[in-house]
Amino acid sequence: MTNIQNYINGQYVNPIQDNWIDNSCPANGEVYGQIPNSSKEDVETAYIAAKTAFPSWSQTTLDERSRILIKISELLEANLQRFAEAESKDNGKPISLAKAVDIPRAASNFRFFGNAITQFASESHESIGQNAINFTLRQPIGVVGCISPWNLPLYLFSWKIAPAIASGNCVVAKPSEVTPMTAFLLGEICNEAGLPKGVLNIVHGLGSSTGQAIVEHPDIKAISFTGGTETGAHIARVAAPMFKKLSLELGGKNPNIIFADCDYDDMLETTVRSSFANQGQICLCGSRTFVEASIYETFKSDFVEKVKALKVGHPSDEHTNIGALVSKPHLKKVMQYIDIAKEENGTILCGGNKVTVEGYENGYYLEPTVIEVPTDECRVNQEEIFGPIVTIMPFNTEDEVLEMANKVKYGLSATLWTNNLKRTMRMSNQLQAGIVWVNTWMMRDLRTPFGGVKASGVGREGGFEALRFFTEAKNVCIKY
Ligand code: TXE
Repeated sequence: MTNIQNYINGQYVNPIQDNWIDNSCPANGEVYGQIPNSSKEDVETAYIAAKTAFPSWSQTTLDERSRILIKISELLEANLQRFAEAESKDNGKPISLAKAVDIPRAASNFRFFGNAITQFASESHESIGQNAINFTLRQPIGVVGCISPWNLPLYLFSWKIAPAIASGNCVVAKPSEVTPMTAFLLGEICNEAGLPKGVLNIVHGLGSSTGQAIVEHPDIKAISFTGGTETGAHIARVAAPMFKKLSLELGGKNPNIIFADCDYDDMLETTVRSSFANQGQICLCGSRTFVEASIYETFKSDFVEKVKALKVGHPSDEHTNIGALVSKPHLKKVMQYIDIAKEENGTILCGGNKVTVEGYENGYYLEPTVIEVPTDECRVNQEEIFGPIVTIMPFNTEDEVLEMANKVKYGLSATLWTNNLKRTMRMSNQLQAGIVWVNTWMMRDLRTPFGGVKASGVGREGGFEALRFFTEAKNVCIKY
């Protein structure tokens, strides 16, 4: 059993009420540890630690903050194998993915914001003819809350924490109760890197109790949240009367739009990856595939052939392409959409069944599934499934596909495959999304703004946008 504790004021501690929840392993369905189900009192203790640390941390030089963040990054890199194994076991993702993407990216987040804070400038404006100058102070907010989901556990946790502490805030953070392990291990690394106690506090527990207590806390002035759209709406309702600053990164139902003039082989390979990476449990995964009619039949057979070749297996096997889904309830939710697709006259081109992996019969495995849909308006094409299921359908014109691409409540990302420059610009301008990839997918430059429109969220993370979110702008006007 691997039991974990909260990390408060630089120390590992048990929850005050001695209340615990089970943590299970998606690869075999077994409970392998317990995690604190933290109460309001635990959140309050974390808040006090953060509040106490704030005056000193907010006055710590940028050089020193930068040095500590970069040290955290280096220690994560040095512990890559250990963190990757913990992430894979906790989440069900293939170890190869945790090693190549999740943990390196978490390390990059700390390094990036460690450097970015030394380059973060504010504006000044001279009021010509009025003998006055304005300049903007960028002041840390104080104690901020960071709440993250289970799909990319350390990757998204660090994506919030790194800019929050780089800009001088102190943090009360809650990782998902479904995948708490790497956040737990992070505490050790922070101590070793010399992060002063209280700057980062990590409380574990359920969203409805621990998460809710963070959002309800009147003196936690900003909340950065990534998770489901319904949870995001709930958090916005709770936070609104307290006028909290909010950054909400929510769900997606991202279109993959494939024109006949694209580089076919590159498109095909990338579309398999963008559909099924991390078992389709990435908010950026393409889940609706629109293919120009002239290449539709060719694409359909090539795509299905490649998807059938993906290896579903135990996450610790280096050859596994598709690991386990994160939890039993999530597997159930995802599988319901296969029945819904059938009811809506969708055709299952491949997949659709639970997979039994020998020796791990109780794991949450599902075949990668491709569904040909008769209309873009069916539920499988409109609702976020967040699993290894994609739809495909043909289109005839640019206007038609643009209308279908935009006809969902979400607007996170869109991927476009074409070599036509004018079309690229027309479509990029009109797609309702926070991120448009052209002839690539999930190529991330950490300086770029990241976030969605419509039900995919409010606000932007990434680069200086994140540092702006975690600071208050104060204009000072001096008459001389
Ligand atoms: O996420 P939740 P769930 C989507 C995906 C998935 C659905 C639900 O479609 O099927 O959301 O997933 C915390 N106050 N995404 O239910 O509940 C919770 O403890 C404060 C998309 O697992 O939104 C966890 O730490 N916090 C997404 C975090 O919120 C609360 C990634 C996210 O959990 C809370 C994950 C509350 N009242 C799921 N309730 C993405 N955008 O990448 C829950 N939490």
